[in-house]
Amino acid sequence: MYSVRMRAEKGGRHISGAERLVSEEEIQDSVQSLTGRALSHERGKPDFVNISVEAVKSPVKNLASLPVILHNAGNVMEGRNAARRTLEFLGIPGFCIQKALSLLENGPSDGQSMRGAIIMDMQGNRLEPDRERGVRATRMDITEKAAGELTKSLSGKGLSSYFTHVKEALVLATKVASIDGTVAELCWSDDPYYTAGYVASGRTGYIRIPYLKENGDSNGGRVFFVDNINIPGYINEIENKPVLIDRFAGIREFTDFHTI
Ligand code: PML
Ligand code: MG
Repeated sequence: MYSVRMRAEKGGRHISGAERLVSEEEIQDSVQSLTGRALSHERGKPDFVNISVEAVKSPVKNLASLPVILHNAGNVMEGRNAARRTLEFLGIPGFCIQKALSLLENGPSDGQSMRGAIIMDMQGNRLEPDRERGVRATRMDITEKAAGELTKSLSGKGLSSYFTHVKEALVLATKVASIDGTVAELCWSDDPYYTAGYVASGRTGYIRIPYLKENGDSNGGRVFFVDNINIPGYINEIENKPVLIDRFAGIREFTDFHTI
């Protein structure tokens, strides 16, 4: 298999990134579609696009996706509360939650969003070696069959138009949750007109929250909350361990934490 990755920048600032894990026959098509993505992004027209194609040498791990749990928050205040409560439920100290929310709200890299994620321990320390770039989870994808199941479920909930964002985020969140030391992930989009985000963990699944920021706001990003990690080992797994989601674990409405 091959890892095909795209990232786009403007004036040295992150615009977008995406990636696929494909067979040799699929390389050309995926390069083309990722190039198209890079050139037509709502965060702006890039002046630098990097596309890389690399053979994946280590064995690919197949995983079932996290289940998708739909939270019905109706505005940003309700959405942030839902995120806070979920992270508290997972045992993350309140001051870490607050710090993570304000980092994403204010743009974690000098008021700008990052290419990758923040890694935060249970003392609120940031562990990513490069605070401007962050750590980017890569070498992951979803099979056509599992993506087809996701499409069907989303359309049953009236969410078809969000397919690409949900698919890519669910793949990433599933990979990150599967790595030892991850306690939870908090994410909301840095795309200005995409207000949704999620809290994900192996214990709760992927809790999708429709409003985590106001429309038009281009700050966002990801925080991986971790405990007891060896930093280089953890980052190596996030970046290099190839993961293919081959089953979709279903979608349901959020009711309360007791049913999770
Ligand atoms: C992004 O692609 O910018 C992150 C999107 C996170 C939310 C995806 C969703 O469930 O709608
Ligand atoms: Mg984005």
